[in-house]
Amino acid sequence: MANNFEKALPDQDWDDILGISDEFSDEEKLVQKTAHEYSSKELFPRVKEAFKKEIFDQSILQELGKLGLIAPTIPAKYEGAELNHVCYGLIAYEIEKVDSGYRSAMSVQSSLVIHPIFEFGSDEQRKKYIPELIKGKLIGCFGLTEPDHGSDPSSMQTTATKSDNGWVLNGSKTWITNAPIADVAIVWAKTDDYDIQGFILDKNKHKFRTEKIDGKLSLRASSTGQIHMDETHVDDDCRLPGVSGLKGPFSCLNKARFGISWGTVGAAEFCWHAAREYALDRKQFNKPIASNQLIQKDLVDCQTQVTLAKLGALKLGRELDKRKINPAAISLLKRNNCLMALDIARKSRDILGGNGISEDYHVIRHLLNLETVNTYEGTSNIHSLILGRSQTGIQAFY
Ligand code: TGC
Ligand code: FAD
Repeated sequence: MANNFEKALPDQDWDDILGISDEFSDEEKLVQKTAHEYSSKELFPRVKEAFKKEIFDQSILQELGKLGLIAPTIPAKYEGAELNHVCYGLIAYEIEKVDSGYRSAMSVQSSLVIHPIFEFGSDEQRKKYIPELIKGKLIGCFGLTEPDHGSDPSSMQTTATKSDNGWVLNGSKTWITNAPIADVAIVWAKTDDYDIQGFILDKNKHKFRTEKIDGKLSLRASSTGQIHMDETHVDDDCRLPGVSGLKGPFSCLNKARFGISWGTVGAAEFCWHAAREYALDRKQFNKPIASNQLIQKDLVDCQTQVTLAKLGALKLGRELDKRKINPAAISLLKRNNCLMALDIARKSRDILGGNGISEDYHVIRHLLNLETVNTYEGTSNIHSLILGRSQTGIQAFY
């Protein structure tokens, strides 16, 4: 007698049960298809080696640039694709299905380097840097975190002292994505009157040192390092003139955190699909492990959480395209979707049993990467406090 599990066929829409893909315009679908094809054909085949050897292949940024996948919301005047936030989210989602480190490189370049130059830079700065950054011909990084000041950047020790024709910068930044390979660094520093200003450091013009951080056990396919400024002289035209105070770096973080809310859905979805496929193939006790109620419950938890997280990210993208929204809403999705993805990666790894820790199945790599994603751009605790303050009016940081 045939077992029920042999006869059954899954519903065709199991992986998009709410029909979220119907919500996308033709343009958004095309952008997603481009990002999906590039990620699966060009990124996926190199990620195992890159993660193992701790290498970031710099040509990836040029390849993304050629396809218009860097800073897609920037106007055509600066060589941008002039697309909406949902397109940016879909790009992050497709790239992070392969690896959070690759999404990191794209996010930093787009949201933390091109965005501040576009939003707060002079026209000369925009013309000089944005087109080359968008093509991936120049690589950028964003230095806010310091060795002694991570969650609390307002206490930063990097200083910018006024000189006759510009500024002198002193201090160090750490845990900076792309720093070892960057041509351009956006660094945030405190002036003598305790204001915070952003500066564009240019490898061709300014004296500063970067150092690679080796030995990460997470985000190994991303290049991370430190930036050291020791009496680094910069002219005033290297300062971002359009902003002062922490709202400068924080408004860049809004964009990048939005990208993470989508990217983590991609990583989680990869893990869930891998777990489902494995559970259908793997037999124990003479039947597929997918036929056990406990495994089905885990797969359904994955389906539910991924679906709801994706809907949340989509709603956030639509709102960002319509109006200026409360940044706490971005914290809600950054925090929730990171925790969701960590949970799903962990559940999926468990379903894969011993194979779950093998590089060949990719799930453990996602799980390790997501530990970083949950920490950078504001830890889960910090986003809880941002949301707590938004809900109660009471700040609980200090
Ligand atoms: P607070 O008093 O809250 O605010 C200071 C000023 O900033 C404004 N502001 C914002 N503006 C725009 N968007 C936001 N999200 C904003 N949040 C705050 C605020 O209105 C105020 O403006 P003004 O004009 O009144 O001066 O500042 P606080 O010092 O109390 O901040 C507290 C806290 C904890 C929320 C903040 O420090 C924080 O978010 N900490 C987390 C640090 C963080 O996220 N670091 C990320 C480093 S970059 C990174 O990780 C990149 S990883 C890249 C990758 O590889 O993908
Ligand atoms: P800490 O601030 O020391 O926090 C340690 C722990 O204490 C956390 O759990 C935190 O939630 C908790 N904590 C702190 N304060 C409170 C509080 N008031 N209440 C409750 N809990 C609290 N930074 C950049 O500027 N640019 C980059 O490109 C960049 N890339 C990164 C890449 C990687 C791979 C990593 C790991 C980090 C990167 N970062 C970058 C730094 C990242 O943003 C910081 O690590 C993060 O903001 C946390 O700071 P911290 O590591 O100093 O931790």
